[in-house]
Amino acid sequence: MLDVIGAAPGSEATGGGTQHVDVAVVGAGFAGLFLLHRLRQAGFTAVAMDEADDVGGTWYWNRYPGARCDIQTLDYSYSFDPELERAWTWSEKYATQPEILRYLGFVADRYDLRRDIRFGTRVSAANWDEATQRWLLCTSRGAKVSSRFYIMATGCLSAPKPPEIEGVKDFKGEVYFTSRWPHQGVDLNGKRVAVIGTGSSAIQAIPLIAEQASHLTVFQRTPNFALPAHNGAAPADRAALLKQDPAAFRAQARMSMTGVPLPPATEFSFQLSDAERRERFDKLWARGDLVGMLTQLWADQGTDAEANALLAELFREKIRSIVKDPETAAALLPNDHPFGAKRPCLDTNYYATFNRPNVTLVNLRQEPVASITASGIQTEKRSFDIDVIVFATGFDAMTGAIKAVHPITGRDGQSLTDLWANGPQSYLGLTVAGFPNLFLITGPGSPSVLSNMSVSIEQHVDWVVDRLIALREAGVTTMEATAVAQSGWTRHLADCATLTLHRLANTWYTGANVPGKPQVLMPYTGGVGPYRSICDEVVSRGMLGFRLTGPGVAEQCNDGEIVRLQPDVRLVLNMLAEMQLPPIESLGAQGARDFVAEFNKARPAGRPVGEVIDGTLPCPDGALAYRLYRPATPGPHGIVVYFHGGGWVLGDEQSDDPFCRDLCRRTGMIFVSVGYRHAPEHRFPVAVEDSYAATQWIAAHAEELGGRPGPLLVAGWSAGANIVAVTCQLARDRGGPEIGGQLLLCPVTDCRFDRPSYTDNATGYFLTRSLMYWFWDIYCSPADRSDPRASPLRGNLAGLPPAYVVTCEFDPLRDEGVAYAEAMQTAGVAVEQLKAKGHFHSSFVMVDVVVTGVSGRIQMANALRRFAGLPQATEQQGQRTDPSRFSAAAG
Ligand code: N01
Repeated sequence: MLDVIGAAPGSEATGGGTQHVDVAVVGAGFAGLFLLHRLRQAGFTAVAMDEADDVGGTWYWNRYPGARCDIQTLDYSYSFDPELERAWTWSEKYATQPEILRYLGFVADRYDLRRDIRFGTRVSAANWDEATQRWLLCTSRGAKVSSRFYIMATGCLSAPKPPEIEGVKDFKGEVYFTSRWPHQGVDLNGKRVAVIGTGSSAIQAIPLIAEQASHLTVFQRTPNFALPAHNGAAPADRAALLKQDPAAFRAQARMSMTGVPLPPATEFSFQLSDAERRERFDKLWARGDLVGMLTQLWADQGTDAEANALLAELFREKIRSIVKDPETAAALLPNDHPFGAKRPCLDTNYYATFNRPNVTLVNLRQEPVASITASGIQTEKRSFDIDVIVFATGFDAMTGAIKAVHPITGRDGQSLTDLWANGPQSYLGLTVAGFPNLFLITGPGSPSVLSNMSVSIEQHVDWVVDRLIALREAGVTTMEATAVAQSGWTRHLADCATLTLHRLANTWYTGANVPGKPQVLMPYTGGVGPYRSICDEVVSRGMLGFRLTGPGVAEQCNDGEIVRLQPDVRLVLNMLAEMQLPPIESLGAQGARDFVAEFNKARPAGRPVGEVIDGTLPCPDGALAYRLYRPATPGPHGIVVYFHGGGWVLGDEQSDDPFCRDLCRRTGMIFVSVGYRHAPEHRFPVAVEDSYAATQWIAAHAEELGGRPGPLLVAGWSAGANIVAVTCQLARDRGGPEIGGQLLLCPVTDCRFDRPSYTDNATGYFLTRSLMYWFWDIYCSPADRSDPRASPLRGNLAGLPPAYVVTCEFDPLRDEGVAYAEAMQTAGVAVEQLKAKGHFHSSFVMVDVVVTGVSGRIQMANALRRFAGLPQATEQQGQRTDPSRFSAAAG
């Protein structure tokens, strides 16, 4: 029989009986404790189970020497209760494991949580019972738990990875795992110790083990980036900020990208000199702050491999300056992944430890471990006599602890392990389609390990408990993600992942550390604040993507995908919406031009090219300004004549500067951006006639401009792409110049406003339908609009140069761009199309803002190179990331 949540008090299980509660929780760490507290406060009956004998989760198990947090402790704390914040003072900037464990014990006592926790209890299976609409959990102690909701607060790094090295069982000495360190401690004095692994755990433990051991041998497979912690008192400035206004401090953390309220860098690497970059690096090195080092150097450090390489080299310099033996130093230099793509570490004396006479580094890249023997470790070159082996080899991260409860069976007997055979799937990293009333706290698909865990845990717990309260109020008893929502989330995760460099590293973030584990980037890379706003939006849009049912209530299913935009496009559009800008068309032509000029001042400066020259060229009515971008490579170069966007009203030869620079770099060609005249001063057909005349002049003066003789290429965006299309038609009809190819980015091709994209995207995506009406009205009288020089779609399309047409999903102009591409194709023109999903009209020209636009610009550059008969762009020319730079990704 179905019951309503919270209607009946929870029942205690006795012996092998079944305890009935509203909510069963697995885990009594940071997440489980807060869950219990909130559930209780909300009037739900709940029980938590944990294999450990006390609270603490990961901090219960990871007791190895040197274990500490590596996010500043004042950030790594609960924030849900101001009284709790006042009642506890951390003693250090980075608290030790015993202190963090004491804190969690203090929290458990303060809220009397232990009475609802079953310690020493492993949940061995969980099955959804369709008849009762409840979960039934089996435990290692026999007693079962029946619950309406099942919440896994199992942590992301709780399932240790077994050593995959032959012969461990033969070893006669002592064996320890950092992740399961004995509670009574281990006496390593005078012993020959081996540490296998150089991740965060090892890097914290190695300096302390070296102080005790007679000899320490470190077996390193992958050198990691480590930054000195400079531990001590909490930094006075940050502690003061927190004390002054804790609510504001915590609110900032919640809306930040990482869960730590530190302002990210805004300048790009190429805007800073070598000396400025070094100064920033040295400051952060001296500050000892991992989140700072990950976010505050330069804005493109986490998205651009070249920018990242600059900081990786500064790291390597530091390591070389600390480690005295050049061979050991060389082996410690991280060189197979970008900084931050694999989890970097915080250390105390790590590199200096290798200067000690009793420490040896073994580079497993040069001499892999052959086997572990009775007396020690045998590599392919040497054998080492060892008394104690410490495995610091990490975890089956993110999914290991969830799948350790096996089976978890959802609807129709489907097992979660089977569903996740090719990698985890979830909606929001919180729920799984086919598994009603199952919630994952900081599950795969949520920011989790790429964030300050305490902030992410609180956000998840609050979201889940708030939903349970709302369900109870509505008489709803089941909540389940839909397949549509889940696959949309999977796509969004993949979109976010393209923004980062994580794909260039073999790491536990992707499952690459566990042999046979499917490799997929598991955490959400879109940031803590954006993620929170998405979760909130799911609720404000009527529980989008969830099916809700209950006895006596009508089923509700508001199906759909929560994010259809590219992640950075979403951020840009949200930011623009928050600015509450007046409609551009309300400003008048001059007002709109001033607005665009101001707006452009705030954008990132374009990247350097070989040379930029401003000049003028003659046209029948006078002179037109142009700006020429020359590549840094030796000439002569092919020439692309470029026409800027702006609805024939706004912009000039400099207004698409970052885009021209970017394509100049990627194509290795000269870009000449033409300052054609605008309406309303110069209405149709001045813009197109100017542009045609400019193209003729540039063709005639190609060699003077440093260009290669031969056909020109033409490219343009928006109204500029309209001009490109018209120029190609005029060049064909008026006897030249010869055009070798046309790039049309979001072109205006027709004066009709009834295509679906005009309705679908009428507002909300910056270029609005009303703005397009305004542009047309200013530019061209209705009587002239069907002239092919205004609406090239209405012209003769045969015999045009090959075209590359780019359209964006959320653009009013989308359908007329597609129509033009298709019509040219029908007329026999060679056409390629890029239909950019999740992008808006300005995506590709917002260089270094809409980073997901990079791959589109690579494709545009390659199209231009094909038109020019050049080989496809090399990695350096064409991509922001050069995977061949990193052996991890290449191998
Ligand atoms: O584990 P890891 P960890 N043969 O996976 C090596 C968090 N944490 O326990 O890189 C030889 O990072 C492996 O080599 P490779 C933090 O998020 C936080 O250190 O795979 N070597 C690597 O060097 C961290 O990232 C704190 O080539 C083998 C090491 O073992 C996460 O926990 C402290 C091997 C494993 O490193 C995990 O850290 C500690 C093999 N067969 C941890 N298998 C704080 O400060 C693996 N390795 C909060």
